[in-house]
This record gives sequence, structure tokens and C-alpha cells, in this order.
Amino acid sequence: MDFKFTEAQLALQSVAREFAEKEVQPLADIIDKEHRYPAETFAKMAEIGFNGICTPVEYGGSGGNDIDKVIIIEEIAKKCASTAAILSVHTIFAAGILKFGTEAQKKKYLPLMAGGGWLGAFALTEPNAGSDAAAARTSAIYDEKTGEYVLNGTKCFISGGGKANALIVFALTDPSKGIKSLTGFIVEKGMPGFSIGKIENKMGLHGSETVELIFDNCRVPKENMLGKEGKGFSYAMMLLDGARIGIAAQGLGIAEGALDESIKYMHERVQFGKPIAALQGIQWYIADMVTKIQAAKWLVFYAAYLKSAGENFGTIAAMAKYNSSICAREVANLGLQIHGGYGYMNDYPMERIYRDAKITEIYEGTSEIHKLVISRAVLG
Ligand code: COS
Repeated sequence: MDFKFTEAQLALQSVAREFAEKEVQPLADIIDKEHRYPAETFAKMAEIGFNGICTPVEYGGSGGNDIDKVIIIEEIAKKCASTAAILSVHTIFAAGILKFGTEAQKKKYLPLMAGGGWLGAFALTEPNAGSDAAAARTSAIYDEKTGEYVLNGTKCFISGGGKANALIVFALTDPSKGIKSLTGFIVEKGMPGFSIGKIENKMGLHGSETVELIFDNCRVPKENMLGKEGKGFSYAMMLLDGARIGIAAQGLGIAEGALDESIKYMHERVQFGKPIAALQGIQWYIADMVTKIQAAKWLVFYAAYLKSAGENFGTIAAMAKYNSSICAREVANLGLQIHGGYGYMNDYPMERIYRDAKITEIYEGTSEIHKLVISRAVLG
């Protein structure tokens, strides 16, 4: 058993930390207040190899693994949860192409997603199919005359969907067979019949756009089918298993960001004639925060280790995501309490961190879904 990072992982951590401090932090409050997607940061992340972190070198990526991905997302989330969300969701597209795609799809999309500035997204959720993903109704009917699938339906709450150059979209090729016909398709921005609907107004994560996608007789060439017809549900579940490690890392980073802001504030803020860092009641909040963070860290990195070692990781990934998201919310809550009235004002980053933390308990599977996945694994 070895709990140490390798030299290469330490080097990556220091690059990611510096990038987060120099490029991510200065924009964090701006993109939150302006509800703006940080295109410039995404372009810089492409340049330094973060966008294709888990993509093999032969397809233009950095050839890293899930531990590397967690290291990067954790560092970025410490400074800006929105930017971390954009990167985490983006990497699901490449994961799907790598695992289920044809060689032609890999050659076409992976280099664009890694270093070419393309943004990827993943579209499973529908207005009536959230936690119950198997209730999806979007259809994809094959048109023999043209060799295309014709997609009809609506996806909702899609992170990055409005800015994405290509998305993995799940649809039923035979609605009479229901979920047994769910199939993945690669849909590109600009394909006829594909448009963006409502842009959501959210409580937090304002830099990561969340949208509705509308498919109105959207024509997708048959070569854009992902993997095998009818395997979409298990593909989506497998991809979500991996994606949840990214959100677990985001929750961890959010909690660490809240801790950093709180420590800084405790040394600056003077009450009763001394910095509040000298008050035992407040010191104990810090003890609670670091303990929760340390526990979350081991679970997140253990999940990433299992995945990168090719071992079964789904249940541990669910535990990591469930635990990290509680950690993010609880630590952000303590951080805001330490900041007192100033924490409630948006002059300090704490208010943004508190709003951003909540989503980690909801997206890429609610905490309740994770408890279902974990308990089913234990009880059968
Ligand atoms: N990996 C591979 N296959 C899986 C899987 C996994 N992690 N989980 C389920 N499957 C397969 C099952 O093996 C089963 O296959 P067969 O029909 O061949 O036997 C099939 O998928 C159905 O599984 P299950 O019966 O468990 O489906 P349920 O509808 O009961 O529940 C949950 C599935 C609730 C776990 C699923 O709907 C889920 O994760 N919901 C949350 C969705 C989510 O996270 N959304 C976030 C946003 S994504 S834009």
C-alpha cells in the first residue's frame, strides 16, 4: 500500500495549481457574476493538455489516467467550480468515444476534443427522465432512404450543451422496445434539426451553461452511432460511473477552496481584540473541515486509482461522489459561518462557493441515486 503521489503526479499537481492560481482564479467571480462561459480558459486548458488528459497520445491527448484527471479537477475546483465542471463534463465525451467508438470516430473526434478547442457534452437527461434515466423518450428512427437516423425529442439540464461542438446523445431506435433500444449517437453542433432551447437560470455554477436541447427531425448519419444499437443504457451507466469520479474531485476541490478562504479570513478578521483564528469555537470549525476533506480525498483518489488500474470501480466511485458532495456542502456551510455577515455578501468568494457546492449533491446522479447504487452493490 502506497499513499504517495509519484514524481510525475507531483509535477502535474504543481502545473495544475499554478494554472488555477494564474488563469482560473482571476476569472472566477467575473464569470459567476456575468453568467459567462470562460472560453479563454478552455482554450488555454487545451494548449496545456488538460482537455485531453485521459486521451492516448496517438489521438492527440496527454496519455494520462484518472488519477491525473482528479489532480487537475481538484486544483481547478479549489478556485472555480464552474471551470472544473466544464472540464469534467467535457472529458466524458472522449471517454465515450474511446470506450465504444469506431477507429474512424476516434481519429475524427479525439484530437479535436484534446487539443483542437472542441468542447464535448453528454445528453441523457430528459424532462421526465432524471433519476429514472430509463424513462427516456427521445427517438432515433432509421431512414433507409438516406442512411440517417432521425432524432426527435428534448433533453434538459445539459451542462455545456449550448457551447459544445459535439455531444453524445442517447435516443430510442425502437420506442416500442423502450430502454432496450436506447442507443448513443454523436451529434454535432449545426446538424439540421438540432437547436438549443432554454438556457437555465441557476443558483450557482454560473460559468457552466446548462441548457435544453431540441431535436426536431434532426438527421444524424448512421456512422455517428456510438457502439452497438440498443446498448445505450449500459453505455450511459458505465460512462456515468467514470464521470462521477470527476464530480467527486470537483466536490473535494470546492471544499478545499472553502477551507483556504476561511483560513485567510480568520487571520484577517479581528473581533474581541484579536483575529478570530484565536477563538477556539472558530478553530474547531477548521478541525471539522480538514477532517471531512481528508476523508473525502482518500475516497476520491481510491476510486481514481481503481479505475486507472482497470479494476471494478463503480461502487467506490458512487461512494466517492456521494461523500465528496456532502463534504463540499458541509464545508462550504462552515466556511460561510466563519465569514459571518461578510460571507453572505457577494464581495467575498465564500458566497459563490456555497452556491456552487450544492449542485454536487444533485448532478451526475443525486445522492439518493448513489445510495441506491451503493446499497444494491452490497445487498444484491
Ligand atoms: N454499468 C453497466 N451496466 C449497468 C450499470 C452500470 N453501472 N448499471 C446498470 N446497468 C445495466 C444493468 O445491468 C441492466 O442491464 P440488463 O437490462 O442487460 O440486465 C440495465 O442497465 C438496467 O439496470 P437497472 O435495472 O439497475 O436500471 P434501473 O432503472 O433500476 O436503475 C439507475 C438504474 C437508477 C442506477 C440509473 O437510472 C441511474 O444511474 N440514474 C441516474 C441517472 C443520472 O445519473 N443522471 C445524471 C445526469 S446524466 S446527463
